[in-house]
Amino acid sequence: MAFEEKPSVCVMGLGYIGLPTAAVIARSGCHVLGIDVNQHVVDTINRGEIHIEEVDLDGLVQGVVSRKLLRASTTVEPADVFVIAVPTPFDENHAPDISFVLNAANKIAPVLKSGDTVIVESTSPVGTTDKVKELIARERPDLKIPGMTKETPDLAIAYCPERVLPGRILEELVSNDRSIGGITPRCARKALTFYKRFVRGECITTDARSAEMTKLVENAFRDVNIAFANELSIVSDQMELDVWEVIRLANRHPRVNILQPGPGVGGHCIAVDPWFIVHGAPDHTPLIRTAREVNDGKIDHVVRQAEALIEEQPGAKIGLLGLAFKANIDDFRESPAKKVAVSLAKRFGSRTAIVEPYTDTLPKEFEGTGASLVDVDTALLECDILIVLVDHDAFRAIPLAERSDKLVYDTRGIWPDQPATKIDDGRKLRLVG
Ligand code: SAJ
Repeated sequence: MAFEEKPSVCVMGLGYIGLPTAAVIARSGCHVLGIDVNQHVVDTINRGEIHIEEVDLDGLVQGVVSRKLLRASTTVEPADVFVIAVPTPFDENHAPDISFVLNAANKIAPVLKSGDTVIVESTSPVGTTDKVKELIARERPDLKIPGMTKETPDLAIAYCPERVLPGRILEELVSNDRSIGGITPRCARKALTFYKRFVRGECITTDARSAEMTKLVENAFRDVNIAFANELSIVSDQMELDVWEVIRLANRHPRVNILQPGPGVGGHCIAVDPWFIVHGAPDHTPLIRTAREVNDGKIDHVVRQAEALIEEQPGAKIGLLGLAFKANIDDFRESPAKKVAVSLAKRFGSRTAIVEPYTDTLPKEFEGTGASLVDVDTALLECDILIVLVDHDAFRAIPLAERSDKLVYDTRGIWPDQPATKIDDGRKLRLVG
């Protein structure tokens, strides 16, 4: 089959990126096989159902599965294009672990044939795509590998990171611009032809190492800027200033755009990817490293502030609003809100009531703490202290009349009209710091 027509596609990893990517490619008319190590995930998708929450993903998957454009399996089969979208975690020393990417490449290698394209999408340290190339070269000495042959290579190998925002994944998969980094310019062109099938944003070709670094830089940029906001919030609190007011005013400057402080940075990307840069150049990354430390430190700061407020009110019932890593999603991975809530639940036990509209059960970390899961109305009725940890719309919408008699610690700045809460030393605790 001519590659430019309807290539068959194999997507390795059916998680938060792999599944939506597989579904969007299938919608463009390609036959897609999604591979996952988890049999439950495979069975769920083959029923036309999904195992993760993402806006509109259920309908899309159901549609492409019923039209037989998408199916899932635990076993790789031959295809024209392979997309690797598996996790790249880090270890306790913040060293990136690319073993899932290399394992995926290992599984692909035996079925590769001349004309195939292999694309790595997983966020990866610089040099990972070269390692994938070397692995394939070792496993398949019969194939001519790009960058390692003077003849026309049999394969194209490229690195093409996604940059989609959870909650807007299906829209951004299509509308965002993409960096397409080839091992050689020919590889980039082959990958570009593939992405043009379903991406409406501009696709810009480059080399694989630049594309790898670009992805890390994007998330490090955001992390550094959130760290600036988080540091400002602590300083403002100490100076008895309202950080939200200060940021609002500063952002009226035409070249200033300060982000929002919060209880820390969560999710699987921004709190992880900057470490890949630090690990690659430890002696030259004081700013990126410090930003990570400031954002992680903010979690402990919020716990300490909350404890100070709660200790002032013996016996008071405490409502903890939100567990998700950001607003209006059900994703609790690496969530600062969850970390704060678990810490407070362990300390204050049955006095703590958790409100999280995006779950029916408390995560396992709360087992044995005595904390309960309640709805917003119950929290407003029963709790004397409210600690806002996530800026879900459902919390933002609570009118002042229903919370004006509460002691509030608003780490997200969602209730600017809330009267300031003071603790014994007179410091205001409505502020985030
Ligand atoms: N956060 C703040 N203050 C802000 C903005 C965010 O505290 O002003 C916090 C959020 O509450 C959350 C964390 O940062 O805990 C991350 O949220 P996010 O919305 O900034 O980003 P993610 O993790 O959902 O998605 C990011 C995006 N990257 C950038 O914006 C540069 C997305 O485009 C990437 O595709 C994604 O990482 C990824 O997969 O790498």
